[in-house]
Amino acid sequence: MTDQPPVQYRRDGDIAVIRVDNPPVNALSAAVRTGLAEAMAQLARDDQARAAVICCAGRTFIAGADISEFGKPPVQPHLPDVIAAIEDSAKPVIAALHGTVLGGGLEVALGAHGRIALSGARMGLPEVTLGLLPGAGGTQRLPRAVGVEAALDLVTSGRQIGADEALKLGLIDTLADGDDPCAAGVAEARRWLDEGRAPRRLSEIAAPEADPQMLDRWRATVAKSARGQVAPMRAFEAVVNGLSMPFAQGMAMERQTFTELMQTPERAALIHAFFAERRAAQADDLAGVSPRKVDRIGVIGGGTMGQGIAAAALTAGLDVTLIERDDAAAEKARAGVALMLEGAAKRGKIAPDAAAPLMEGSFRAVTDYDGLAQVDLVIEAVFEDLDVKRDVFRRLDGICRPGTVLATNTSYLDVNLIADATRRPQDVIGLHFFSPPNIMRLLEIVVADRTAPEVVATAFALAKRMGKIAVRSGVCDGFIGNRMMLAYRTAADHMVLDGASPYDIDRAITGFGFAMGPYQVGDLAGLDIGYATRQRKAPTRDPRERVPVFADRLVEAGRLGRKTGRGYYIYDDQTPKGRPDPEMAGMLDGIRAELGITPRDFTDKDIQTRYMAAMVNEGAKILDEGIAARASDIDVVLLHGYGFPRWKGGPMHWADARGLDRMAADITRLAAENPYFWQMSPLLARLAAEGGRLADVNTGKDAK
Ligand code: T1G
Repeated sequence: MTDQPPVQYRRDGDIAVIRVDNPPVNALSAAVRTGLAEAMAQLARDDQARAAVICCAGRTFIAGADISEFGKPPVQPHLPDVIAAIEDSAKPVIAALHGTVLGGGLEVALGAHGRIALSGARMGLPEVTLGLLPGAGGTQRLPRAVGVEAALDLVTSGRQIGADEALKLGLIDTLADGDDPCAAGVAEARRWLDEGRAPRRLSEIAAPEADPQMLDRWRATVAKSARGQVAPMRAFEAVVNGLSMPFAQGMAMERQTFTELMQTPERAALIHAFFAERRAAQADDLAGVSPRKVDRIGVIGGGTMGQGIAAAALTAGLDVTLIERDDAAAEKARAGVALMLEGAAKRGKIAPDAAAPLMEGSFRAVTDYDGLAQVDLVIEAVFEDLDVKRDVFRRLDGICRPGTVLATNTSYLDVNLIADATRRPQDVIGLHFFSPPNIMRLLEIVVADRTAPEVVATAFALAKRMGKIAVRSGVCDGFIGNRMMLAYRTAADHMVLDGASPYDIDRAITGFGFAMGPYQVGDLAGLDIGYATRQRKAPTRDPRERVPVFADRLVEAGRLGRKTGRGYYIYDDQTPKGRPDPEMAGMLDGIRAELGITPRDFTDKDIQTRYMAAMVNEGAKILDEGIAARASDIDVVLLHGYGFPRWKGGPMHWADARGLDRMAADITRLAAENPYFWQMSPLLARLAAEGGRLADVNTGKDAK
């Protein structure tokens, strides 16, 4: 930590430079707010200063309020007051923006009289993604800067925009080249003085008119996209209602709304998710361990996963050698990767003309393993069969230089058994990419018994470089995500066997907030995957397990889901997103009769209770076994890999918030029906009895 105050005041001729230096992102901590207030007072006293610039050190202008202060008693000076002091200045104040200017940072900039941005700057008001709304004037000043519709878009979506779009909207006045925001700000302030421009205060501009039809359209959009969240509609109302109020009244209304939202479980859950994602990458036992350099990687297998991994690696600037079994397969893989890179360019992930040079300069698809002799890391993505994978690793062990990391993309196989096929088990690790790897951010880093710490550190460094959200897992069937999915999917299957329709279950689960229900997910992924898992496990299946016969019947009838036009749902031109199959009820009644089951009804509440109880119970077992290092890691996996509603924080956070005593009571009641399936996690039982929380469990061991 520097001993410098976080806000420094100096003069550049007759222009005061107020520079914030509060690493890592210049968050508006109490010290920064105090420093800004003091700097504005100093500006007023400084007769030599005729204008001022607010700029920041480091990689970004202020990236928002200090989220780590949320939930604690608010500390003076409050940000709206600091911004009012900036806006009220008799001398022009210019905000010089760079990096990611977010939340309170953009609100500080809106309080300034002018705004200049370096060309690569991005900005936005992401508060609704934290369960809040802009609470320091954003909902009141932004419409006065960019108009109502653009303000509604930015405030209710939380999306970031680039400097070019900001300039077009009128959010900033000027774009600047170069990489010194303070210098750019001083030059802009100089221009203001030379042109004799007076301070322009957004609060003094009359609120713009809003077309009622446009408001109705936006209200409907917000209501639809909010999916049960409270903050987006409250933010919408703050903007709209503020248009018909004096500015001061609008500010008071915004502050009241902000204070109310600060108390919601939604805000607590979204902040939990924010920090959980960052905590997952902080592998406690890797302090001081340096990762190995990775610039060139090999990918074995050019199927969908291999192509996606290659595309994600190329997008991250890595050199990629992809191995396929023959020239035709290698060419097919190359074409697939090229298509994915073109998609990345369309999505703005890489420069519009970057795809071809990457394919020519950094990628090759070959059939000869010798091409991997000098790579830094290899990711195997061949057929999910242990013998096939062991053979690949045996070959890699003989070809790759010492120190090359050998990673498997397996989604459930035992990484220890794969490592045993080599003479370098310390260099073997699991990198379980989620499909499609060039889109999904989640990556499970599966640490085997003998994986060296620096190989784990290398995996995390590679994940960060690829923009992945990495979570560490120990070795077990399904690691964290798929193991939990099997548990809650089984609970759903039991309900279908006992009388529920798959459509009732999907509706109840999407009503809870999931993006899709389990049967919609199954149709999307392909019902043959679950079928293959059941066939694989059949020889060792416990006779007390209940088999979802209906799922097997669908697969055996060739109904594999979307890819065959029929699964649980029917997919055709009439309903490309699927519609219920009218024959499903009859098929299920027939199977229940075969099994001697008298069907019963399940309410949405029943469905949600069972689904969540199975998920939380399995999560507690995963935590207790040390497969996951912390409960919040499990939340990150379910949020980013399985569509768990982010505004509920993840299953473990949700269970803690609901109360583990209630979770334990649910499982105890359900165990009376099926003691084999509903075996309560001893950890969950203990915490429930002690009034403890899953969040406070520290397995104290690296996740193995
Ligand atoms: N407060 C506190 N810490 C923060 C922070 C913040 N706003 N933003 C980032 N950090 C920490 C983060 O935890 C990590 O810590 C380190 O900085 C690097 O972050 C009044 C109320 C800015 C785009 O929502 O989007 O203003 O793990 O790993 O990938 O109306 O951080 O190193 O210990 O994410 O380069 C609005 C949230 C707040 C911005 C940089 N602002 N941050 O991404 O680095 S609400 C936000 C981000 C508000 C006002 C309201 C990203 C980033 P550690 P990182 P990055």
